[in-house]
Amino acid sequence: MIPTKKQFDKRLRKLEKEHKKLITKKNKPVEKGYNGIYYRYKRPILTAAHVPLEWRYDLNYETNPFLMQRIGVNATFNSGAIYLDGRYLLMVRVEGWDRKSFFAVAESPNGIDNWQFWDRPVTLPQTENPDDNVYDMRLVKHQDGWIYGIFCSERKDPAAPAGDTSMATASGGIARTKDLINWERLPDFISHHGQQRNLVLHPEFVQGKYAFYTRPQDGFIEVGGGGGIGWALVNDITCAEAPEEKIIEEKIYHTIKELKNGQGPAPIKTEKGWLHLAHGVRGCAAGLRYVLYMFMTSPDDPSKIIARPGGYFLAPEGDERIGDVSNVVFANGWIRNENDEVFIYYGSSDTRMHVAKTTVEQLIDYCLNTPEDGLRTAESVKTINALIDKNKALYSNE
Ligand code: M1P
Repeated sequence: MIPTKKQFDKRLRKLEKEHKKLITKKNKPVEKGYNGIYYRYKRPILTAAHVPLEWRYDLNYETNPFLMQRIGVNATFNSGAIYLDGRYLLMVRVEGWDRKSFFAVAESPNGIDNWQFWDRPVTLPQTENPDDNVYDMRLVKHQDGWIYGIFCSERKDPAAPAGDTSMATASGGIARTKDLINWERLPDFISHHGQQRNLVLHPEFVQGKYAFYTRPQDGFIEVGGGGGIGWALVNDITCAEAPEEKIIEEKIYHTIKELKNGQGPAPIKTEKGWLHLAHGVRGCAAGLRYVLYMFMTSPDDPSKIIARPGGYFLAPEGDERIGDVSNVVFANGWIRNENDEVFIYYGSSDTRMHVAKTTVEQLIDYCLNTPEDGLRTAESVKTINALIDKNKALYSNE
């Protein structure tokens, strides 16, 4: 039986109430088990259910008496981030039931909760070779005055044999804006070292050029002979072409980045050097495991690594482990505010968004004082013993 208008209105009011309750819910830091490095927050900050009802439902009784969800959202994850005029903004990767990802801005007054999507998703201009899918935008306020959105543009591989409906190519898409609403699309990044699925723009000119963190890879998923975080200088961002890509941060056997790694958001500048957040991927019986790790580069040369804290910085925990692509944390956005607080935005298992909060001071301490990975069990044990000795000496002096 077709619902009456009264039943339709009642259900709509219920949906609106539930939605408002969800997006206005306060979030709290998890204090239990605090590691001294960052606070995780208890609840995810964005889920598919946060997406506005008007994007999903036809709200007209005449054309949708069952109040069916006409357009479905599957996930909200891997978001770029920017702090603009005191506003905390995320460029969210929203994925529909149709598997297509698109970008949409969500805003919070405090960087933690009350995230609300802007009126409409981003309308991204196309190049002459339209994208089949786009994702993982890094937002970068560049020294040249533009805000850049650097993202992965995925297309069906024209070289795919007949009948192969999964072979794809990945390129670094580039667009720029002043307001996150009106975008100018620039040609994709041209690499001579394979596909680019993880491209990040450095916020300052280096030697008078635009600088990119790259990840050359042989195929769409497998990095093959490529991989590692590369560094490329580009003369003109309106036709970005990298003659050379130097690997500055390699993938390494039997580490958290054994299979691949990639720069996360653009690095944060500090007096001691640039703070970098990255993801590392290893294989295991359960599939791929994605974790976040950090490193630091020289204040004068962002391609020169000066600190490599060993192991992971943040790994999937509890409910974060489960989702469309389980055992994944991925970060392409963080914000440093005027108080030097740092908000780390990360997606879990390609499904939802979270925040962890820390400070610039803590991240510098973490990078400079966490022991490096010795790459062998015996070295790990030596490092632990050195710490035990240090602590024993402390107690015996008391
Ligand atoms: O599914 C896990 C991740 O896979 C890709 O990351 P990478 O290119 O490093 O393997 C991306 O699609 C990323 O969005 C996703 O979270």
